[in-house]
Amino acid sequence: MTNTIDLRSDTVTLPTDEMRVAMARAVVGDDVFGEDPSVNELEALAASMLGQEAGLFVPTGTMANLVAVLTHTQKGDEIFVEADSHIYCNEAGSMSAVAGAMPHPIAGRVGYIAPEQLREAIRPPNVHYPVSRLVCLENTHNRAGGIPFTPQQMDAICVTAHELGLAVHVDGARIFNAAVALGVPAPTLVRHADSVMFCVSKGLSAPVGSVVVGSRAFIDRARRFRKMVGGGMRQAGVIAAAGVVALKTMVGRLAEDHANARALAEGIGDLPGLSVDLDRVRTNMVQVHVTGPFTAAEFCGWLRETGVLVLPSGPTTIRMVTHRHISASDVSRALEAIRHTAALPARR
Ligand code: TLP
Repeated sequence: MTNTIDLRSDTVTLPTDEMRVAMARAVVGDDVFGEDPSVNELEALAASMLGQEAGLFVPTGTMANLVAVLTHTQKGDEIFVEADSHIYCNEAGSMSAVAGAMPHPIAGRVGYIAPEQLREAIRPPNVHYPVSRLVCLENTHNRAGGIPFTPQQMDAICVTAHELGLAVHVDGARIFNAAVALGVPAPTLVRHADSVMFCVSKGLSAPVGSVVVGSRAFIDRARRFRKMVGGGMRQAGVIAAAGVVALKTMVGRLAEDHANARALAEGIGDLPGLSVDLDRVRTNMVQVHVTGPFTAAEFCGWLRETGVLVLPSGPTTIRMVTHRHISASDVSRALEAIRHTAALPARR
């Protein structure tokens, strides 16, 4: 389907020509020996773009989060997670199944765990209790609709976590979307975090990869856990080279995706059976609430027939994600199809 408008995720983005050239020409070596110059370049660039000391290239965001959890915790430790976070909901239970850690979900306020919620949730040291070790934050917050959390919000929860003796890991799969949307440097968002991961494979358009960043000592230890979970790749520079291009060329253009998401959200407004909270459309995601006489899955199915792909994110919510392959005119075409589809139930 050449005319398909794919709003399912920014993970569908394809590498740019510049990335393909960089991949073909990448100077590579055995990265398990630390000898792949392209991987080393990506790790150093990623660390510097987030104001951290060192980086570790991994194949996926899921592995990045798992490696960070393994590095921060020991079996039986308690990890505070936001109840709707990706690490808790969408990573196949890896923090329990693989790391042996115990998640303690906290229902945040639009995805944000407020410092007082953390204070209430933490338990005093007691032989009966798990050892509370880590809090995981997500910025932007996917299931909350791509909400970016500000430096003030991030600082507040990090400072409180540290006061309580907890380390902080940030799932920053889309941290550059947050930085661009808020108009702040990315390092400011994570200045008090102990580790951060982000993906080059989402809105930044690289085909594969995520990077964990943190202190040199943290990353040195994380490297062993990457090996343990089978993520020690060899001539990985072939894919890291695309990541370097992604970081150098793709961050600034994220603002276009945000503008397109806003246009999409405004166009959907209050179509019959659908509603969007415009205040929550801050980055490249639109969370559409289904109020009408159909389910989110039904609506997605009908819309698919028009060539517009979107995914249900719950029984009554639909997620639409803009990215490099969605232009302003695609947004207009998608809106036409959405309008038409929303009118269908009334006609039946
Ligand atoms: N998110 C994907 C799906 O898994 C839902 C998407 O389409 O949004 N953290 C966050 C916040 C994510 O959104 C994702 C992927 C990950 C981690 C995992 O990254 P990958 O897919 O590389 O393992």
